[in-house]
Amino acid sequence: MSTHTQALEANFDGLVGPTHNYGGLSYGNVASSSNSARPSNPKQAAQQGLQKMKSLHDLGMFQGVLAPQSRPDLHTLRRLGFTGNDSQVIQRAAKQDAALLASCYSASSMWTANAATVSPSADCSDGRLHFTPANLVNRFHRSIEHETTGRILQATFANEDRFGHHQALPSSDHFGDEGAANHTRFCHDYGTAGVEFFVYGQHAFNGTAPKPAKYPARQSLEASQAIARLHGLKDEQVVYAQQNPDVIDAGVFHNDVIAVGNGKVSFYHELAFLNTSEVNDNLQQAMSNIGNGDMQFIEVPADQVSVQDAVKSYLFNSQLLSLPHLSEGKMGIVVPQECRENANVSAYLDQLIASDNAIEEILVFDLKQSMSNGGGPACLRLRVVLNQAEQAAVNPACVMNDALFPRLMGWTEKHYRDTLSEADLADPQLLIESHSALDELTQILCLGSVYDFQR
Ligand code: SUG
Repeated sequence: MSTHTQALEANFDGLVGPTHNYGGLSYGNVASSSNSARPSNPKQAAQQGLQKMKSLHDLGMFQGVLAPQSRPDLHTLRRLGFTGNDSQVIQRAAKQDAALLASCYSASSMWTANAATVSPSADCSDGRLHFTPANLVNRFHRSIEHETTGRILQATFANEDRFGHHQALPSSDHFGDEGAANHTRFCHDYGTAGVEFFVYGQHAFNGTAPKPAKYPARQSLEASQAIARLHGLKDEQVVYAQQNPDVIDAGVFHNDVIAVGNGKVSFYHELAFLNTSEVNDNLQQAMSNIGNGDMQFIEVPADQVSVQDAVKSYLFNSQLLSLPHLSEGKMGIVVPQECRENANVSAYLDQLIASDNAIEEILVFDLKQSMSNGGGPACLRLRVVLNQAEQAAVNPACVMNDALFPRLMGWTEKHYRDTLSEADLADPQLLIESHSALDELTQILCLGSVYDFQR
């Protein structure tokens, strides 16, 4: 399957589901609110995502695929009192509460950075790799993902000796958890213990601590602490930091919209955190504690790239990748095309590459369909550090390769629509199409019956 000999960081991207649409469902996420009710193109969305996966595979990266969820979520609609057969449930919901139906139709599981928090086995006390699905409790349309997410993760990483799968945290704002979007791991090399960096938006139990005034803080400190406990992380390997509440109010709904890290590199905006110098001291201290040497901080100044430019371009929702063709410690940065369309950000990127730091190469992708809902390259991927034995234990049908790519492209051609508007959601035919697409997908990816409609 893979030719990699050491521990590596794999990316598992979410395959965009057949009901991708612009529901305007995420208050505080500027793109979601501003593209509300525009028609979408699910086929193009899925294919843009697949192109990114294939390109990274071609560059020698270990690239996985995570299946989408089945939508509309009929189980939830029935729980909320809509009765009858499947078509009647959809038609009744469309008539009584179109916004609720749109929520149950969202393809938001594509943003797998929010699927779970993942801790590599080298960091965990029981020597297994740990997954905790995110409860995503802050947004209703996302709060209905975690159960199926857990099943998909268990079918993709199906080996109890190697992989530990937890339940999502309790579904309460106190434990609001958005997964890996607010979590980064710094390390000297992937296979040895690293520093896990948890970024939160608010304290749940301390009413006097700072918090945003306008938009929701989706991650609590207490949620991050619970995950560190569940995964068996050592205190000296964990750093917590609070997001600057002002940037949340400017549209930075997850930390991965304003900061990203890989290896020893922390690439972040000047205004990303509260008490930045303390945060950086803590990271450096933790890296030193476990013998990992010096962090490399790349701080982007606000006078070169404003928070607004960062939110519009998604400069920080990039992937920093240790590409196999680069020398040790060097990396490429995967950015969305919007970064080249923003003059300040584009100039900054050119300067970044020309100056002396770890980032050497820029890779630009067209992800417009996902970007229009606030999902950039980093939102679309869940990072999973895998040692050799773990690589071998991954479900091989979920690993991108030269055969899987054309097969999935052909599958989207066969099953996906190229336009979808709000009115289409009332059409029960869309459910039939989605079910037949996903039924075939579970065979392609050898997942077994992960969807309710298959059980
Ligand atoms: O949760 N958008 C997603 C975008 C998630 C981006 N993920 C990361 N930053 N890691 C969200 O806000 C919009 C769906 C809609 O409006 O139709 C949405 O769910």
